[in-house]
This record gives sequence, structure tokens and C-alpha cells, in this order.
Amino acid sequence: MGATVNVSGHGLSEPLGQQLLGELEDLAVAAARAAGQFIVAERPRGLGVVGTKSSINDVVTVMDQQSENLLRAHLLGARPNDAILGEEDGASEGTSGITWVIDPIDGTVNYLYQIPAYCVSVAAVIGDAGTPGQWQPVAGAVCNPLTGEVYHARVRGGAYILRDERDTAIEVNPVDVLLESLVATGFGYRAEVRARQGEVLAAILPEIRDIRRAGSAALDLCAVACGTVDAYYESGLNPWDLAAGWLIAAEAGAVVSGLNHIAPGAAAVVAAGPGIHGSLLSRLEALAPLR
Ligand code: LIP
Repeated sequence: MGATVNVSGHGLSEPLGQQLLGELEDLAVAAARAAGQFIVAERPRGLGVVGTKSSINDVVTVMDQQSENLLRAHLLGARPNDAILGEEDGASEGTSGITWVIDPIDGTVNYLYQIPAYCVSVAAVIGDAGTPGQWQPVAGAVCNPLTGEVYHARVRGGAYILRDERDTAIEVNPVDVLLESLVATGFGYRAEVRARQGEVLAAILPEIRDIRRAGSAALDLCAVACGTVDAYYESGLNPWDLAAGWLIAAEAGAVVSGLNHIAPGAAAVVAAGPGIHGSLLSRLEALAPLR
């Protein structure tokens, strides 16, 4: 199920046809790759934490900031009338109706510990990216700079992995039994949220094949898209953690939703093949009071 594009009311200054979608996708790929190469090549020795956000564990490094600066310059250099919503510097206005939702390093804790599971996520969205349920991604890319792989998609264009300059179409696993499903998830930065997420995990664990915790929502959603896991769920995410991955998973055949008919967002994101999405969703909705 690809994301449906209802462009009415989104104040777009140009028609959102396949040509524009293709240009946005190519720009997302180029920008994500440039920032990906930068965070690997320029990682300073003894990289440290320069600040924290929602808790002492929600860390920021100088490279998160510099990668975001690079992404903003790259995207606005090509499309100066677009808006941007970034993890480090927040929102900047635009007039085109397109907003770039960017995560300069998704999996920052992995980056800090040099665990090879972090990425750069870049998505073009329509609607109000600051309001849950009022926006949707239309083109996007997730670059894993250590493998050099770039996952990318545009609406109704399918999902692909770019590896060694060759594009390969990707699709979700056709699994239809939750007990035989490998599920990825993640945990927030605030202790009370983690405690509740731990309770949900404890309840789900006996009902699935196993759990994987990679540490990057964007890479987890791309793992659903290419079938290295069968499903992913997490609560407490920001738009920049899930924007590009949402579209890539959806264009690879996943059902991507929130809970209780709400769009994917901070409350929850649940992504899985159509064979198991319903059963995973109803379990999570039943456990939702635990959240
Ligand atoms: C991370 C997400 C991850 C989640 C972490 C954090 P960040 O984003 O990608 O899924 O479990 O708590 O939100 O902070 O590395 O951009």
C-alpha cells in the first residue's frame, strides 16, 4: 500500500507529478549521501557530547549539528523556497508547500559508540510536518554511510536500495504468522517511557519469533522494506526519525500506521507486511494502556 497523495489544501506552488517527485527523490538521495560521507570522513577523534535534549541520554554531538548544516545548505541550494524541519535546528519557513524533514544522524548513540548502525534520513513531505496526522512523505532517502547503501522511494514509484551505483527494487517479507515474525523495536530517552515500553515488550516477546533493537528508527523501517526484519513498532518518535522510512516501507509493500486509526507519529508507528500488520496492531492496541 503506497501512501496516497491528496495534494489539495497543501498549498503546493507546483503540480506534484512524477517529474517533480523524481526530482525530490534524486535530491534526497544526493543530500543524504553527501551528509553520510561527511559524518564518516570528518568524525573527530574523541568525539564527545556537546549537549542533551529530552533527557541526559538524548545526546547531541558536534557532527549532528554540522551534518544538519550541510543538509540545509544542500537542499536550500537546490530548492530555496522549500521549508525545513530538522532535529537540531527545528523549523524554517518556505513558500513552495514542500517541507524537508531531516535527521542529520539517526542513531546518534550508535554513532557516539561507533556501533555501525546509524544513518542520515531526508524526506520531502506535504502538509503541516509539525502537526501529527497532518503531513505525509512524498519522496525520501535513508543513507547508511558505512555500507554505502541508500534506501529511497517516491510516491507510487516503488522502493529501492542503491548499492555500488546499482538500484535494486526491495519488498517486504510475505510472512503471515506473528509467532514466526522477527520484530524490531526501540526505546525512548526518558526513563518512565522506557519502563512502559519494557512492559509492552515483555508482553509481546512470547508471541513473536524474536526482537531486534538496532537503535535507528530509519534503519529499522528500511529493514522492514527490504525484509531483514518482518515488522517494526515504536512509540515516542519525532517526524524526522520516521518520515523517509515510512514512505520507503510503504512503497515496499508494508502497511504503516499508528494505533487506533491515527497516522504514524509520536504516539506510535507500526510497520509490517499486510499478512501480520493487523495481528501486531491489535496486540499493541490491546497493550496501549501500558503506554
Ligand atoms: C533514535 C531513534 C530510535 C529510538 C531512539 C532515538 P536519534 O533517534 O532512531 O529508534 O529508539 O530513542 O529516538 O535520537 O538517534 O535521532
